Amino acid sequence: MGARPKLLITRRIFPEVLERLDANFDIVSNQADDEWSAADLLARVADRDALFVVASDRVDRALLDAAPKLRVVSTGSVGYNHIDLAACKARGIAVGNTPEVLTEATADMAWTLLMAAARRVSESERWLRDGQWKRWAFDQFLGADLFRSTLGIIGMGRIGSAVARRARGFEMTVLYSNRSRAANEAEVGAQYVERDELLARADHVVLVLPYSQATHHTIGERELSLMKPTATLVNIARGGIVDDAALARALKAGRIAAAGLDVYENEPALNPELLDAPGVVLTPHIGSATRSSRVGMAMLAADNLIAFFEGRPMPAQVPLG
Ligand code: 8YV
Repeated sequence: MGARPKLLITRRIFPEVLERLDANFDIVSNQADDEWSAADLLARVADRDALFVVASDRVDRALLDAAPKLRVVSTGSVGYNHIDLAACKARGIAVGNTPEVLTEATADMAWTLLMAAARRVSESERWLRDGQWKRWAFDQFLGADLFRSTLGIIGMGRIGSAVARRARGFEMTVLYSNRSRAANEAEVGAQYVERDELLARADHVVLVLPYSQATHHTIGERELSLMKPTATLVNIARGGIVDDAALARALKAGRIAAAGLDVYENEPALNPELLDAPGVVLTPHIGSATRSSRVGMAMLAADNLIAFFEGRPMPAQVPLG
């Protein structure tokens, strides 16, 4: 048997996944989950044939230039906007990702944020914990109805479809907008409308579209001004799809009522204006964070690597155009 391919893993991964990879690769891994500087990463990738990253690792030209032997990048995420695909293509580097295994957990999280934000769960809990609950009042923490309301979903891929299917139980009218008409719109019970119409008609808007230059600030000042003042906005997609500063201003001015956010521009740094905006529920990019989903993601990222070096098709390969 020839030398085993050299693999760098940038984050702590589950023991069962590490064990599987260990049988196939010569591994340098960050099981201590230390903060690696950009320079640390460049130094560690220099002699590697394969790279296992997550969505917060930037795979750009500088990194690829520092890794002349690299043949494959496998990301433990469905999103791949952190990877320079054109640069990978130019160097003949294959890219793998992890669709499907996280669809249902992420759709559940969209609903978690939607319900928590619409019904002011975080805000009222903070108030209660602060010892401010002295008496009950009819008009305390009035939120927005979900049952028989109108849900607008922007992005009707796998996760958007899973969000739409869940709306049946709430007897909602589901509108969606997307780059193109979704073939499954009848099956998921969603009606296609132009984005501006969706923003104007929806009581709740959920963003589930991939980030790219074309989707940067899909929701900004203008779009927020089209929404109802009682509306809820949920972003479980990617930071940068929403203009966070514009959103904080809209919440503070009462131009929309609530927002549930799992992703941010420049995360893990947060726009401080979001922290004291009313009606926001904030979570730290945990959309796919259930054990089965995260183990599934790590295992699929590992399977992509193993298949690549065995000369088989990767179970989830990103098309490089
Ligand atoms: C990941 C995600 O947990 O899959 C994605 O694209 O955003 C999340 O599911 C996160 O990005 C870590 O890689």
